[in-house]
Amino acid sequence: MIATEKTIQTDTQSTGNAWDVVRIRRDFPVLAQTVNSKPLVYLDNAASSQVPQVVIDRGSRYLREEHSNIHRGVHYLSQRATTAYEGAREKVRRFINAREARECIFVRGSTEGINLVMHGYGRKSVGVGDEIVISAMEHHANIVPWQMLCEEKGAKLRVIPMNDDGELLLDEYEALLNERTKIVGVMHVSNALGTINPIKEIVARAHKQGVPVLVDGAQGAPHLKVDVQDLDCDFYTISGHKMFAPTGSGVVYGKAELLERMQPFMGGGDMIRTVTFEQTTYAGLPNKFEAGTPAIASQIGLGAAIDYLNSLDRAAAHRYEQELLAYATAKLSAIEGVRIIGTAREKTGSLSFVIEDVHPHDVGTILDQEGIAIRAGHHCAQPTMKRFNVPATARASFAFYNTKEEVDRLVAAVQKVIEVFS
Ligand code: 7TS
Repeated sequence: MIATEKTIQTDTQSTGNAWDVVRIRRDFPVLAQTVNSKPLVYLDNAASSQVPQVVIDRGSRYLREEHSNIHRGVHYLSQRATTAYEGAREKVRRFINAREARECIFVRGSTEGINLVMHGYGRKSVGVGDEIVISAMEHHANIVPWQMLCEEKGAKLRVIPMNDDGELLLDEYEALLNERTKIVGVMHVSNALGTINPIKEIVARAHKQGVPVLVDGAQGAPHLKVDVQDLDCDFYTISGHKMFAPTGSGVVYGKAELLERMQPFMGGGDMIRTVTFEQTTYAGLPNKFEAGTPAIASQIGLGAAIDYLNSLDRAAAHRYEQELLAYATAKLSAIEGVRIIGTAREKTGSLSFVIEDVHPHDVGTILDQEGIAIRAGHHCAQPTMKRFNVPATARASFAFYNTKEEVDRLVAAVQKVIEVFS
């Protein structure tokens, strides 16, 4: 739930543990720059978050001292690179509380993770007349692969509707599940609306019918504690670049018994046991799903980003982010002509809004002139835009290094936009 300003004060007082944002900001060198002669205000964290110096240093160290290909060399550098890469996998395992590291497959991000599940699980399990259930607020990454599968197999896509606040309708969801349902795909947190979905409940209802659930965790992992065993989801995807790590890093978690039954996503080196021209046998997990040379430096960077997150008080970080979101929501919704899109009771990260008679792209351009980075557009969620009857929104998305002063600058700039267009 979004905290009110009153609950924020209580939170801070009750923990006695205020978030030291000034100190945290020093960890992120990119933040200390000016854009258009103004201090940068970076509010596009849902697209990509920034990278702390410790992650930059870890990537540099790999390139300076360890750069080599993994899993194949008997030589010193290859062994060091392999140790660092597999070390990052173990960090991921602990971070999401997977049972085993081999359940954590390294991919480029959530898009690749979902496509891996679509090819590996979907193409094997879905047939004519089967159904795939996704939600009305999904990112295109969790719509298009399933549509492609439906087209190939003659299957049907069913969609969980949402209310005007941007909350999924769980009874309608349950009514969609039946013996033809082969998989449910739902996002943990909406990038366009900020809604936190009740994943545990969604998983429990699917499992009652024996249906596995894929959770698109692109916006979940950066803001929420993720425990895949507690959620009991069957698949969970992570995009490293939204979680303070470099682009090219990411994970798809899958339960071992499912991953073992799945077919590989890509064929090539490193994913085989034996190859002859007649037949190939595949390697075990996780290698079966990691054909070719992976993004070694980026995945090691993801491990370093997890170390960094573990060094913070994550509960305090979360409380702080919720304060910022509540503060920004209150300030923006008080401006005449501004409408918030996405007013779910449980939200985190993203704050989408529209200004009467102003196109969001104009909002984005004017804010950029003020040194403020937001995202304007459909956020790769065109069906969500349609549901709310808007072509696009402006979206501010927060990380724990943003400040109330930055929100004030956002609000002042929005007021300026309204003046320009009035
Ligand atoms: N799923 C969700 C919920 C997302 O927010 C995104 C990216 C993806 C999947 C795709 O992740 P990728 O790492 O594979 O690209 N969302 C956004 C966004 O909101 N603005 O830019 C990218």
